[in-house]
Amino acid sequence: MKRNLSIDGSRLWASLMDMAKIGATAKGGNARLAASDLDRDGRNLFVGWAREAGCTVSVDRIGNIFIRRAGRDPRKAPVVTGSHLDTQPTGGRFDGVYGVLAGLEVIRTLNDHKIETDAPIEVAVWTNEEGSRFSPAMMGSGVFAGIWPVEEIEAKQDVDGKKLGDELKRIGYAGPEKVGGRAFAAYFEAHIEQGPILEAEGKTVGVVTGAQGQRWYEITVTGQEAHAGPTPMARRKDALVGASRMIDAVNRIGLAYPPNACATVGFIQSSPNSRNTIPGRVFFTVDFRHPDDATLSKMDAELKSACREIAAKIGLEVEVKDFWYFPPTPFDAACVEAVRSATAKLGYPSREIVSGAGHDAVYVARVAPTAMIFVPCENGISHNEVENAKPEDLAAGCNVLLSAMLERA
Ligand code: HGY
Ligand code: MN
Ligand code: MN
Repeated sequence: MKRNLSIDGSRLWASLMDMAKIGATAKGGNARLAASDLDRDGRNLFVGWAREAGCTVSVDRIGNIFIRRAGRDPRKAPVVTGSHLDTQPTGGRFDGVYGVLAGLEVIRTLNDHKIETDAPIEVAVWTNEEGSRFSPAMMGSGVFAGIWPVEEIEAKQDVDGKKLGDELKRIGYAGPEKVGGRAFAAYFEAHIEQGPILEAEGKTVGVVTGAQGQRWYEITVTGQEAHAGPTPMARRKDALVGASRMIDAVNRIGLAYPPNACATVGFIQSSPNSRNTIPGRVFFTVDFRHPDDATLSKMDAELKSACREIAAKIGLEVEVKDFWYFPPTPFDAACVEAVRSATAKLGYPSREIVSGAGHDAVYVARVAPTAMIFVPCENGISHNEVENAKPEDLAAGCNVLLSAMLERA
């Protein structure tokens, strides 16, 4: 990399703050749910900036955006970076967005210094990484990597019955390109850590060696609606009591495999949700994570037996549906080394780290050599409107991204 070539940290911060105005929430976060009007507005802002930077823009059928800066040899597979612009309902200003705009900043820096690369450089914006409005997560990168057929993902519905495919058409991002089949020479994704480790250890950069595995479930508990007054306690089939004991079991399983196991119930619906009717049906989700696949399987078995026992004791029906699974994913050794050596060359304090969160890089790693770069976030908080990061850390991660990409381009 040319001597002391560095990105423009204040320009990167300004772009992040401009993007954060779209879907800004009262508490200073962002809400740009996948394929919503606000997601469209964020995408349009990014595409405008890409065109200003002289890039060509292509969009595939599931809405993944690829902006491309030409290299000397158009036949070479591009070196790619990127992430996502969709957010959680009470999301922050950096989750995903940082990786997309760090990629744009790399292109802007190369333009400023009139640097020509052999291979093209691309920045990808993956559709619906969050998996909140439409589940599961990482849909755009998942179809790209051949995990799901595009038709299956287009048919996914939100709580109002709206289909992802229809919503992408409505916002103008059901593109003409087929999904997948684009060769990447390498893929690097910059992201905030979304956990407390880097900040606690005073590290500026996380050299991400891989991501932990995940298992998601949909659990339906069925009892019997009855009157809250005349129904004796011993005769009740209270679905919400059963669900609450199962949720406690989820938490106990997570605590049983320290320090890495994670267990979360994030979504719950009880019906009929009336103060004086005993709940007859409860639906809730479970999110299990662990870096070791065998442990994830143990957690799976314990969840299913706990639900069966709890339901039997109260006389309830329970359905535990396997909703989504991906195994622990190691990243490409050469790409991880490119991140490690770029970080060392730039002199940033760093440590190796396994990603607790899922990222599009996890699926891209199925079809291209992939690695990630983490930077700290304040108090390790993310998926929260207060999510924050330091401009100097974001700039450092972007410099590592620039250096690692140039080494491959
Ligand atoms: O759930 C995840 O790990 C990611 O933030 N979608
Ligand atoms: Mn993310
Ligand atoms: Mn996220």
